[in-house]
Amino acid sequence: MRRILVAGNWKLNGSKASIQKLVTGIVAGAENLTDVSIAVCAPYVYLPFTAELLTKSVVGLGAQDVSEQDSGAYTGEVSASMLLETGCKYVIVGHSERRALFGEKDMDTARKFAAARKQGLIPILCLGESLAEREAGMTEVVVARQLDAVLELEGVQALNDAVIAYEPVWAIGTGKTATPEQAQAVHAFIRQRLAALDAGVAAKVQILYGGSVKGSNAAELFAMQDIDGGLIGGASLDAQEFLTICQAGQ
Ligand code: G2H
Repeated sequence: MRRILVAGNWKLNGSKASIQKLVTGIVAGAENLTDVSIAVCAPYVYLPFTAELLTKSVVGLGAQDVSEQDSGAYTGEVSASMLLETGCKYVIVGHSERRALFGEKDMDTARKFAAARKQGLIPILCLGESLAEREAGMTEVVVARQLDAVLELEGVQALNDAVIAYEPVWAIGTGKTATPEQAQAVHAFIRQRLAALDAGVAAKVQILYGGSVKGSNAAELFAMQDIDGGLIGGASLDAQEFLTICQAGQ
Protein backbone atom coordinates (compact mmCIF):
# COMPACT_ATOMS: atom_id res chain seq x y z
CA MET A 1 0.00 0.00 0.00
CA ARG A 2 1.00 3.60 -0.51
CA ARG A 3 2.56 5.31 2.49
CA ILE A 4 0.96 8.51 3.77
CA LEU A 5 3.06 11.66 3.26
CA VAL A 6 2.32 14.86 5.18
CA ALA A 7 4.23 17.88 3.85
CA GLY A 8 4.11 21.33 5.41
CA ASN A 9 4.19 24.31 3.07
CA TRP A 10 5.23 27.30 5.16
CA LYS A 11 4.77 29.73 2.26
CA LEU A 12 6.10 33.24 3.05
CA ASN A 13 6.17 32.74 6.82
CA GLY A 14 8.74 32.31 9.54
CA SER A 15 11.82 33.73 11.18
CA LYS A 16 14.82 31.98 12.70
CA ALA A 17 13.15 32.13 16.11
CA SER A 18 9.77 30.80 14.97
CA ILE A 19 11.32 28.08 12.78
CA GLN A 20 13.56 26.90 15.61
CA LYS A 21 10.52 26.49 17.87
CA LEU A 22 8.39 24.89 15.15
CA VAL A 23 10.99 22.41 13.90
CA THR A 24 12.13 21.41 17.38
CA GLY A 25 8.52 20.58 18.22
CA ILE A 26 7.93 18.65 14.99
CA VAL A 27 11.15 16.65 15.30
CA ALA A 28 10.36 15.63 18.88
CA GLY A 29 6.83 14.51 17.99
CA ALA A 30 7.82 12.83 14.73
CA GLU A 31 10.04 10.31 16.52
CA ASN A 32 6.98 8.22 17.41
CA LEU A 33 5.35 8.50 13.98
CA THR A 34 7.17 5.73 12.16
CA ASP A 35 4.40 4.79 9.71
CA VAL A 36 4.01 8.19 8.06
CA SER A 37 6.46 10.23 5.98
CA ILE A 38 6.80 13.86 7.03
CA ALA A 39 8.37 16.85 5.30
CA VAL A 40 8.53 20.62 5.70
CA CYS A 41 8.93 23.06 2.79
CA ALA A 42 10.72 26.19 3.96
CA PRO A 43 11.40 29.56 2.30
CA TYR A 44 14.69 29.45 0.35
CA VAL A 45 16.76 31.50 2.77
CA TYR A 46 15.83 29.33 5.73
CA LEU A 47 16.59 26.00 4.03
CA PRO A 48 20.15 25.66 5.44
CA PHE A 49 18.95 26.66 8.92
CA THR A 50 16.04 24.19 8.73
CA ALA A 51 18.31 21.46 7.36
CA GLU A 52 20.56 21.91 10.39
CA LEU A 53 17.60 21.61 12.75
CA LEU A 54 16.48 18.43 10.94
CA THR A 55 19.87 16.70 11.25
CA LYS A 56 19.35 13.03 12.18
CA SER A 57 15.58 13.48 12.03
CA VAL A 58 13.29 11.45 9.78
CA VAL A 59 11.55 14.66 8.70
CA GLY A 60 12.45 15.53 5.11
CA LEU A 61 13.24 19.00 3.80
CA GLY A 62 11.62 20.60 0.78
CA ALA A 63 11.61 23.92 -1.09
CA GLN A 64 8.55 25.74 -2.39
CA ASP A 65 9.70 26.43 -5.94
CA VAL A 66 12.70 25.88 -8.22
CA SER A 67 14.14 27.38 -11.36
CA GLU A 68 13.73 25.50 -14.59
CA GLN A 69 17.34 26.55 -15.36
CA ASP A 70 20.46 24.79 -14.09
CA SER A 71 22.70 27.88 -13.94
CA GLY A 72 23.44 31.13 -15.73
CA ALA A 73 22.22 34.71 -15.97
CA TYR A 74 18.84 34.28 -14.27
CA THR A 75 18.84 36.85 -11.46
CA GLY A 76 16.87 35.80 -8.42
CA GLU A 77 16.49 32.16 -9.45
CA VAL A 78 17.48 29.10 -7.38
CA SER A 79 18.37 25.86 -9.16
CA ALA A 80 17.56 22.25 -8.31
CA SER A 81 21.24 21.43 -7.77
CA MET A 82 21.45 24.25 -5.21
CA LEU A 83 18.40 22.85 -3.41
CA LEU A 84 19.91 19.39 -3.43
CA GLU A 85 23.17 20.67 -2.00
CA THR A 86 21.24 22.45 0.74
CA GLY A 87 19.69 19.18 1.87
CA CYS A 88 16.35 19.20 0.09
CA LYS A 89 14.61 15.98 -0.83
CA TYR A 90 11.39 17.54 -2.16
CA VAL A 91 10.34 20.64 -4.06
CA ILE A 92 6.82 21.94 -4.65
CA VAL A 93 6.16 22.86 -8.30
CA GLY A 94 3.14 24.57 -9.81
CA HIS A 95 1.51 25.66 -6.57
CA SER A 96 -1.65 27.59 -7.43
CA GLU A 97 -0.16 30.72 -5.85
CA ARG A 98 2.74 30.52 -8.32
CA ARG A 99 0.28 29.96 -11.16
CA ALA A 100 -2.21 32.68 -10.15
CA LEU A 101 0.02 35.38 -8.64
CA PHE A 102 3.26 34.94 -10.60
CA GLY A 103 1.97 33.95 -14.02
CA GLU A 104 3.34 30.42 -14.04
CA LYS A 105 1.98 28.46 -16.99
CA ASP A 106 1.47 24.70 -17.27
CA MET A 107 4.65 24.28 -19.33
CA ASP A 108 6.71 26.40 -16.91
CA THR A 109 5.63 24.02 -14.16
CA ALA A 110 6.46 21.03 -16.34
CA ARG A 111 9.98 22.38 -16.96
CA LYS A 112 10.49 22.96 -13.22
CA PHE A 113 9.28 19.41 -12.61
CA ALA A 114 11.86 18.15 -15.13
CA ALA A 115 14.66 20.25 -13.62
CA ALA A 116 13.91 18.88 -10.16
CA ARG A 117 13.87 15.26 -11.30
CA LYS A 118 17.07 15.69 -13.28
CA GLN A 119 18.85 16.44 -9.99
CA GLY A 120 17.13 13.64 -8.07
CA LEU A 121 14.73 15.87 -6.14
CA ILE A 122 11.16 14.63 -5.69
CA PRO A 123 8.78 17.17 -7.22
CA ILE A 124 5.44 17.70 -5.50
CA LEU A 125 3.32 18.64 -8.52
CA CYS A 126 0.31 20.78 -7.56
CA LEU A 127 -2.88 20.59 -9.61
CA GLY A 128 -6.22 22.22 -8.96
CA GLU A 129 -9.14 24.22 -10.29
CA SER A 130 -10.49 27.62 -9.27
CA LEU A 131 -14.01 28.13 -7.92
CA ALA A 132 -15.19 29.54 -11.27
CA GLU A 133 -13.76 26.50 -13.07
CA ARG A 134 -15.45 24.09 -10.63
CA GLU A 135 -18.77 25.88 -10.96
CA ALA A 136 -18.46 25.72 -14.74
CA GLY A 137 -17.99 21.94 -14.50
CA MET A 138 -14.39 22.26 -15.68
CA THR A 139 -12.57 20.59 -12.76
CA GLU A 140 -11.46 17.49 -14.70
CA VAL A 141 -10.56 19.49 -17.82
CA VAL A 142 -8.31 21.83 -15.84
CA VAL A 143 -6.64 19.14 -13.76
CA ALA A 144 -6.08 16.98 -16.85
CA ARG A 145 -4.54 19.94 -18.74
CA GLN A 146 -2.14 20.68 -15.87
CA LEU A 147 -1.18 17.01 -15.52
CA ASP A 148 -0.82 16.44 -19.27
CA ALA A 149 1.76 19.22 -19.58
CA VAL A 150 4.07 17.20 -17.34
CA LEU A 151 3.21 13.91 -19.04
CA GLU A 152 3.95 15.41 -22.47
CA LEU A 153 7.34 16.72 -21.40
CA GLU A 154 8.48 13.94 -19.11
CA GLY A 155 6.36 10.86 -19.83
CA VAL A 156 4.32 8.84 -17.36
CA GLN A 157 7.35 6.98 -15.91
CA ALA A 158 8.50 10.28 -14.42
CA LEU A 159 5.67 9.97 -11.92
CA ASN A 160 7.54 7.02 -10.37
CA ASP A 161 9.80 9.58 -8.69
CA ALA A 162 7.25 12.29 -7.95
CA VAL A 163 4.30 13.19 -5.77
CA ILE A 164 1.06 14.84 -6.91
CA ALA A 165 -0.92 17.28 -4.75
CA TYR A 166 -4.51 18.05 -5.64
CA GLU A 167 -5.30 21.49 -4.25
CA PRO A 168 -8.65 23.00 -5.25
CA VAL A 169 -7.91 26.74 -5.33
CA TRP A 170 -11.24 27.56 -3.67
CA ALA A 171 -10.17 25.56 -0.59
CA ILE A 172 -6.75 27.15 -0.14
CA GLY A 173 -6.40 29.28 2.97
CA THR A 174 -10.14 29.92 2.89
CA GLY A 175 -11.12 27.56 5.68
CA LYS A 176 -13.29 25.73 3.10
CA THR A 177 -12.11 22.16 2.78
CA ALA A 178 -13.26 19.93 -0.06
CA THR A 179 -15.37 17.15 1.42
CA PRO A 180 -13.55 13.82 1.50
CA GLU A 181 -15.88 12.66 -1.29
CA GLN A 182 -15.19 15.73 -3.47
CA ALA A 183 -11.45 15.27 -3.03
CA GLN A 184 -11.60 11.50 -3.56
CA ALA A 185 -13.46 11.96 -6.84
CA VAL A 186 -10.67 14.15 -8.28
CA HIS A 187 -7.91 11.95 -6.85
CA ALA A 188 -9.53 8.91 -8.49
CA PHE A 189 -9.78 10.84 -11.77
CA ILE A 190 -6.05 11.67 -11.64
CA ARG A 191 -5.13 8.08 -10.85
CA GLN A 192 -7.34 6.74 -13.63
CA ARG A 193 -5.79 9.13 -16.13
CA LEU A 194 -2.34 7.80 -15.18
CA ALA A 195 -3.60 4.20 -15.19
CA ALA A 196 -4.64 4.57 -18.81
CA LEU A 197 -0.95 5.11 -19.56
CA ASP A 198 0.69 2.84 -16.97
CA ALA A 199 -1.17 0.90 -14.28
CA GLY A 200 1.96 0.35 -12.18
CA VAL A 201 2.79 4.06 -11.99
CA ALA A 202 -0.83 4.92 -11.18
CA ALA A 203 -0.95 2.40 -8.34
CA LYS A 204 2.31 3.66 -6.84
CA VAL A 205 2.13 7.45 -7.04
CA GLN A 206 1.17 9.31 -3.87
CA ILE A 207 -1.61 11.86 -4.43
CA LEU A 208 -1.85 14.35 -1.57
CA TYR A 209 -4.79 16.60 -0.83
CA GLY A 210 -4.20 20.28 0.00
CA GLY A 211 -6.53 23.08 1.00
CA SER A 212 -7.39 23.96 4.60
CA VAL A 213 -6.35 20.58 6.01
CA LYS A 214 -6.42 20.72 9.84
CA GLY A 215 -6.01 18.34 12.73
CA SER A 216 -9.77 18.05 12.90
CA ASN A 217 -10.37 16.97 9.28
CA ALA A 218 -7.17 15.12 8.31
CA ALA A 219 -8.25 11.63 9.39
CA GLU A 220 -11.42 11.60 7.28
CA LEU A 221 -9.52 12.87 4.23
CA PHE A 222 -6.64 10.39 4.63
CA ALA A 223 -9.14 7.54 5.01
CA MET A 224 -10.25 7.93 1.40
CA GLN A 225 -8.93 5.31 -1.00
CA ASP A 226 -6.95 7.60 -3.30
CA ILE A 227 -5.84 10.25 -0.78
CA ASP A 228 -2.29 9.47 0.30
CA GLY A 229 -1.58 12.38 2.63
CA GLY A 230 -1.69 16.14 2.63
CA LEU A 231 0.08 19.34 1.63
CA ILE A 232 -0.53 21.56 4.62
CA GLY A 233 -0.29 25.36 4.64
CA GLY A 234 -1.56 27.36 7.61
CA ALA A 235 -1.86 24.37 9.92
CA SER A 236 1.80 23.44 9.37
CA LEU A 237 2.94 26.57 11.21
CA ASP A 238 1.96 25.16 14.60
CA ALA A 239 3.89 22.06 15.72
CA GLN A 240 1.03 20.50 17.69
CA GLU A 241 -1.52 21.04 14.93
CA PHE A 242 0.87 19.70 12.30
CA LEU A 243 1.69 16.65 14.41
CA THR A 244 -2.02 15.96 14.91
CA ILE A 245 -2.34 15.85 11.11
CA CYS A 246 0.71 13.57 10.86
CA GLN A 247 -0.80 11.32 13.53
CA ALA A 248 -3.90 10.96 11.35
CA GLY A 249 -1.66 9.39 8.71
CA GLN A 250 -0.27 6.68 11.01
C1 G2H B 1 -2.79 25.07 -0.01
C2 G2H B 1 -2.31 24.71 1.34
C3 G2H B 1 -0.85 24.35 1.30
P1 G2H B 1 -3.70 25.84 3.33
O1 G2H B 1 -2.06 26.18 -0.51
O2 G2H B 1 -0.27 24.12 0.05
O3 G2H B 1 -2.50 25.81 2.23
O4 G2H B 1 -3.60 24.51 4.07
O5 G2H B 1 -3.39 27.00 4.22
O6 G2H B 1 -5.00 25.97 2.60
